[in-house]
Amino acid sequence: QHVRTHSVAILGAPFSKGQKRRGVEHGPKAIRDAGLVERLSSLEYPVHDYGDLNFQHLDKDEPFMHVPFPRTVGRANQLLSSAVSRAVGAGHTCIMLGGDHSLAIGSVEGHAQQCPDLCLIWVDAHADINTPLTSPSGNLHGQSVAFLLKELRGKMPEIPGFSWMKPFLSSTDLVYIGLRDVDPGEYYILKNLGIQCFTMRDIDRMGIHRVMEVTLDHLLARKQKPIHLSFDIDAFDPSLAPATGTPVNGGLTYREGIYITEEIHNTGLLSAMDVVEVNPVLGANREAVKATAGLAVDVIASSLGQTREGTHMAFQEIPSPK
Ligand code: B3U
Ligand code: MN
Ligand code: MN
Repeated sequence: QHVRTHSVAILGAPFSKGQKRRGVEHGPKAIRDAGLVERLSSLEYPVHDYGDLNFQHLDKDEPFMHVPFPRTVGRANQLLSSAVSRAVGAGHTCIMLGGDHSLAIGSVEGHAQQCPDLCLIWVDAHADINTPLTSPSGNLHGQSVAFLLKELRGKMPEIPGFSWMKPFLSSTDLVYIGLRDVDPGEYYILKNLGIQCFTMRDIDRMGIHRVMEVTLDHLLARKQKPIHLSFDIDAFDPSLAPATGTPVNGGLTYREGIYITEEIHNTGLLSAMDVVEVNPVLGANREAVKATAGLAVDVIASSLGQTREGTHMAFQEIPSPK
């Protein structure tokens, strides 16, 4: 049983300009409405809800090549980065509620300011490792990882809005889980850099238990490092997480997703996490939205130590009558 030394900071990031569909900016409210704070309090964490960040939309934000809103996305991530850095610096495990996945740029960067040796676990149907030159859509939520990686430094153009940051992550400190929709340029980058990836096919072959064993061994065997978990809700099967912008069939089962987060919790090294791409506007009905947001709450609670076997909590002995 792990000692829970950490308090938790919740940081809402209502932002959607990293992609073209509206609604994902309402993700933080949907996840809070699904009972996040109550669930974390019942895990007996001191919870500090930092509320939602206030992002500006910049006028005169012309596309860079075919990349829309570069300055708006860059500025939002700069703001998020300092908020995450402050939360982690204050000793909290920082939970960032998105918003679209471009926010991971600022979230991981801010975390790295406090924990320069962090490692990154990216749970997603997509690799989000396009550069502006490989991206089919131009959308920045499909390019987040390319901004972080030192190895891609010479491959990234100077994008307006991002001069405040430099890449800092080594590709050996990154593992993907859940991939099933990878663009050709992304596939080339993943192979070229030798990044550790577990696609849905790998999960089928190896089982989620072995996938997590190899993941944690790859990241932590040489040195215990703080973990950043970036969890895109579209990693789950669309039957479980329908309210998201780019659902892809054949995703994680509920039990696989929860097993991933349980194993990460059990390392005792989770230091910050993102839960992104919950889009309440895209649910077919209220139930679809509630299911997706409730799943996000389950992922967070499980990452923070909610167990399926239960806990003894206040019990020191079996109560006797009289
Ligand atoms: N790989 C595609 C699609 C995509 C990435 N992330 C999401 N969709 N959610 C792209 O646009 O880069
Ligand atoms: Mn993503
Ligand atoms: Mn995705």
